Amino acid sequence: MSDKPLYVTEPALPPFEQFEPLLREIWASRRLTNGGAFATRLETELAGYLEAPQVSVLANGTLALMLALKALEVEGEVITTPYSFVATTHALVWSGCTPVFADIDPVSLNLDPAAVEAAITPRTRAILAVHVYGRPCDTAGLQAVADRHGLRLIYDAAHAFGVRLDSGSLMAAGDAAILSFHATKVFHTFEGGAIVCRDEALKARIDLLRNFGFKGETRVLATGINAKMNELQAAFGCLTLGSIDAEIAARAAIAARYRAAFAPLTGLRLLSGLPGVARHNHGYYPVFIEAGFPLDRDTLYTRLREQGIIARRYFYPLISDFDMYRDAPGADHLPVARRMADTVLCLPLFGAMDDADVARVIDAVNAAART
Ligand code: T4K
Repeated sequence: MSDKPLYVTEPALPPFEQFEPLLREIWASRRLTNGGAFATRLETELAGYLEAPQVSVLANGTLALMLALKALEVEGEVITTPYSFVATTHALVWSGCTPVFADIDPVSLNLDPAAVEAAITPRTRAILAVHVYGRPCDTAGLQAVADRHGLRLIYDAAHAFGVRLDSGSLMAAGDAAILSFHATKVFHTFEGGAIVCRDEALKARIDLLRNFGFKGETRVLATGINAKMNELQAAFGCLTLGSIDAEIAARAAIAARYRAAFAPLTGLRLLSGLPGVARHNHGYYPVFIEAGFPLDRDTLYTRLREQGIIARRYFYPLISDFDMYRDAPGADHLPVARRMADTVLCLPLFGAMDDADVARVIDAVNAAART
């Protein structure tokens, strides 16, 4: 059996020869960044693929969060989930907002609209929800809370690229959604991100802010930042968007093999699909190690590591357990999120896994289950 590390994910990379002509185009144009042809083309192609009217491509997902908050003029308290990557909350603090944590729903693993409503104070200005693992939030429930209290609703859709609902695009929910195109994501541009919205004026504001606030050569209209996507990133995105459906299909096949292998195991809980989801993107494969499994989560994590299988505990610890957020409002009572963080393990899942890789993970988990 191979002892080559098998990581939780590996970036999809097309043959280098396919990227070369695009690199030559960039060299010939001498346009490397600041709104080049590939960045413009990627925005158009993403708008089509994501069924999203307005797309602004950006340097990464964290800056996308910060720009969305800035463009929507969000200040004050923002209710958010503790069960996410730390960037979600960091972006709030970098933007001068106060994070307020609310608990998650045990099925979707996303913000529970009732918990959000209970956390609202006169200082609340917005909700920052996450479609964790690409599992859609209760968008109707959250929108109803936002509407009742006059709040902005922003989605961190970093995990949700390519997820489709029966009712249309998930990207249409809320005031804006942000995407991450980091190398670990289903669709990536090495580093990268985007904001998706419906409002043309909001896109114009985001585009201004991503380039220092410049309007033309001599006027600066806002305290912008440098959040532009460069041409290398954008060209790579244009290239790989063509194979994204194949990447998602390959992941779906591996996820189906995992499901068939693990469903009979006692104490290893799998997530079920959510109603209304027409296509999942299989960005992650989380399992939950509960009572009845012979090993606890951390022992299984270590056991797999010893065999070169680098599973990850996304998202443990909870964001609200990091020192700088321990005293934030709501951080002391998040029982559902805590239970998930303490039991979750994300197994390797990426399109380039071969049959032997998949069998290696299945055999290792099965062996642990027989301990
Ligand atoms: N919101 C949410 C909900 C997010 O999950 C994220 C990022 C963001 C916002 C912010 O978006 P960005 O600003 O990042 O665009 C990773 C990623 O760095 C991060 O993008 C991602 N979420 C988070 C969930 O995962 P780490 O520290 O776990 O990554 P790392 O470097 O340990 O990589 C994981 C594994 O992937 C490695 O063991 C090997 C493999 N890998 C990784 C890279 C970078 C490769 O094979 N090649 C690579 O180039 O955070």
